Amino acid sequence: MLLRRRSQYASWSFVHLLSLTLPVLVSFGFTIRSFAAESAAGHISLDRVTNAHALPNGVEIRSGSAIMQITALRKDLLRVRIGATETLPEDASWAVLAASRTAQSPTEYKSDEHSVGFSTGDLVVTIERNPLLMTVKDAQGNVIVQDIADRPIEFHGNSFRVYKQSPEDEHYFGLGDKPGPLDRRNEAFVDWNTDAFGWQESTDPIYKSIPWFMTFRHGIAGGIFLDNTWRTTFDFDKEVRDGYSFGADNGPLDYYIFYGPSPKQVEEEWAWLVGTVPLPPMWTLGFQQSRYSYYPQSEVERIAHTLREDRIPADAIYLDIDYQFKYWPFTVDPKRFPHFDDMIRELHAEHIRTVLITDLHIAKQPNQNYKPYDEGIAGDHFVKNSDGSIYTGVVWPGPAVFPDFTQKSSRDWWGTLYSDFVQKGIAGFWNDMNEPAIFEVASKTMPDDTQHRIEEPGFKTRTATHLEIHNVFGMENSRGTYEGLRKLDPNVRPFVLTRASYAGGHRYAATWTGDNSSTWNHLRQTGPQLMNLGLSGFGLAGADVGGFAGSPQPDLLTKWIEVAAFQPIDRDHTSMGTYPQEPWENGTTEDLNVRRRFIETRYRLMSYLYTTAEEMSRTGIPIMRPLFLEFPNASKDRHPLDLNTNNEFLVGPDLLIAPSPYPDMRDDYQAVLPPVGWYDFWTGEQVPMKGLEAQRVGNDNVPDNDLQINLHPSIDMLPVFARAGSIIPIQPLVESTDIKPSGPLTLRVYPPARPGGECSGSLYLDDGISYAYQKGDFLRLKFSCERTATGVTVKISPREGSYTPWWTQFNVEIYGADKPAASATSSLGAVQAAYDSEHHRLTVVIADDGKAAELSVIY
Ligand code: NBV
Repeated sequence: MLLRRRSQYASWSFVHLLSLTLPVLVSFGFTIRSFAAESAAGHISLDRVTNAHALPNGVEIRSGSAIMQITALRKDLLRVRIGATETLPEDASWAVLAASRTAQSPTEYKSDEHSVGFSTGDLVVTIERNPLLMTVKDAQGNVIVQDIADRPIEFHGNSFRVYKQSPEDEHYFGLGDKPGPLDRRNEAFVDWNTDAFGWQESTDPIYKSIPWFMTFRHGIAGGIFLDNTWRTTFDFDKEVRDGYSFGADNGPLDYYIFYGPSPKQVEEEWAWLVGTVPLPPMWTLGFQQSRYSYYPQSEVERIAHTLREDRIPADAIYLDIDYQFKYWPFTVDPKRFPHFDDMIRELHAEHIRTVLITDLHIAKQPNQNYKPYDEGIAGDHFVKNSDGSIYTGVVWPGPAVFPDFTQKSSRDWWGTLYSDFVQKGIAGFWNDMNEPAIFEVASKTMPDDTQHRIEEPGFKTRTATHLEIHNVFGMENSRGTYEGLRKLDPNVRPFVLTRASYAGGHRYAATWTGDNSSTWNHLRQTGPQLMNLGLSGFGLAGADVGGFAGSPQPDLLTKWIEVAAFQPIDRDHTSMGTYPQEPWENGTTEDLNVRRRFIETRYRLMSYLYTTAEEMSRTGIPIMRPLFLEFPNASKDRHPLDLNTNNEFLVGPDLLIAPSPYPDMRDDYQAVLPPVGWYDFWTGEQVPMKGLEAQRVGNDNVPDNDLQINLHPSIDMLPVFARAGSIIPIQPLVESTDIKPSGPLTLRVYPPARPGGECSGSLYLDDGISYAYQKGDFLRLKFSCERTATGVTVKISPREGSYTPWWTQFNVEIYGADKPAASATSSLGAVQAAYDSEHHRLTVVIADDGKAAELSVIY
């Protein structure tokens, strides 16, 4: 793979060298036709401004035949569109929401003999006229994005490449599911959706194409999105020292520039541009059990019963391709599943939902009463060859045909295929193989010249080759599924899991990291991969727990279940022919107990997880977060703290998970804790930290290692820390999110590290399944606390929304108390505070009558 990456860039460099020499040759004795150097071979270089004029929201520039528009969509978000020859590219997008794409923010135009540009209020855009060089700075003069002087934007025929400066302390995040370190610096990547069975750390490309990345330098975040569905490439400081670049084989040069300054603001802008993950049904945050494949029916029932007998909380079982009749999508094998409908009902009675795989390849089975094929042919819904015949590729069912998902009418038809399954009570659907994966061909996908029809607002109604559609095919497949399910059961939130996608695909489906392996290194990979997916919009994502290819050793499965309990999607899944991988398999009773304890912890944290998911659906801030997202200024020189941490992550704003950087090694390791104070989540102990004493937020004088703590790894323990100044809801254990917990809601109050520090938390709840929340049937609570000289005061806001919770009491636990309470008073009068000296915890039970409540504990 590395070789492939290198050779690609080598060939570009050769072309690039030519392009650099051409203008020089031209100036010796030839007439320059236009300032945009243009060769017979279609090489166009935007090297000087030949004309410029103001737009109400930006500037339009000419460089010879080339035309470039830079416009402000918002004060902090710019769009750059460039056409090589007189016209701008088609103003359309599969990713960007139409309202955002057409938004305009007024700008103030500036022009003199040397430069032209504008300011948005937040950003100053300057384009030097000769050579043409664009710089974007913030109002404080920080450079956010800057062209490289000797690397003008260039087109070679249909391909193009854009270079930007990359100061050595700038770091890059995002680009979807690509494996490797969290920081993309010093790497080069290709976007071309690929079925990458058994991918490894250096494999590229894999399943998804999300041509978006965040830049982060000295505490200031920006970002770039190249909205181009063709094969695109990205290089961060590899080809050019101190430069990054992006380009495509073909298609529009249409990119966006983001400015924070905080990384959370950039995430919110990304969400504004391409939308957010819709609020997921709560059951999708529960533990999910899968394998390729559970059959016959009795085996599925055995798995469900064992989950319940072994008291493993669980919400879903997946049926992989073997439930189908001869692998024909949308069928059920009546021999393997003689009482399919009864089985679905029985699972439901055990509070377990069923998720079915429904691959996009329709079996080519004429005259077999196979509705998906017959209807698809009648409606002319399948992708065609260049000669107009229907394209056939071999996949699981043998010869298969493929719906033309870029055509709305075909997507709508695809959506109707789910009607029987929805009626049977199937809760979720899994769109696999949608890169699309094709067997028996070297390219592993459709031929480049297959014909797709585009029928989509913004786009001209036209045909397009597979080269243009390939990277967006999987996303439009999952979109067809999602939109179909929305219509079939309008008051139930759909759950779709997709393997391939493009930028913005998170609006339709959750995702997973495909066919990983049962190795320690793959467990390690889950952190950076899921965080980069989250930063790219796919905040609802998971990796196959235990690994897909191969069989994990018992310790590896245990550790994987521990770490995954804190990741957004928690699905145990493995391949055909591997050793059983359910939590009770592959280990001792002690292993099972540890695995159960972690899954139980996930369920106890469900209110917190769901609150975080709701925040994600509103703001775009992912559930699983790198440290720099919450603490952009916490390290020396304000570099991303994650570069010192090796695989730590945050769940929501307040829980920090610190797995060993090399989880198979038993040596002590150091975790980095941002300098705000932390409590051990398991024991309630406050963590002593030198860096905290120095109040080191953005204080460059304190070394980073003052933020380190020493940890001793053990197989039954995963270090988890709660942020000082947080209030975390914990609920009684249930075996499925389908069941209402009984008892009080616990509020774990972790007072700020020093008096006067901030302290807050929140809770969001609704019925977890329907859209009633959109009509006000939800519950939102805000919590705050204050550490005074003598104790702690906790405040709970009155209920917002009409949803009635399952609890009637709060169990308020205050941590960090070194002695029993002298007194405790709630808004309803004096209350008792129990003291637990082992956990330094004071506990007070107060009634929740839905009104504002206040509690003061003196100790
Ligand atoms: O449908 C079978 C598998 C599935 O279990 C896996 O999760 C997908 O990533 N699928 C790939 C097809 C073939 C795998 C070898």
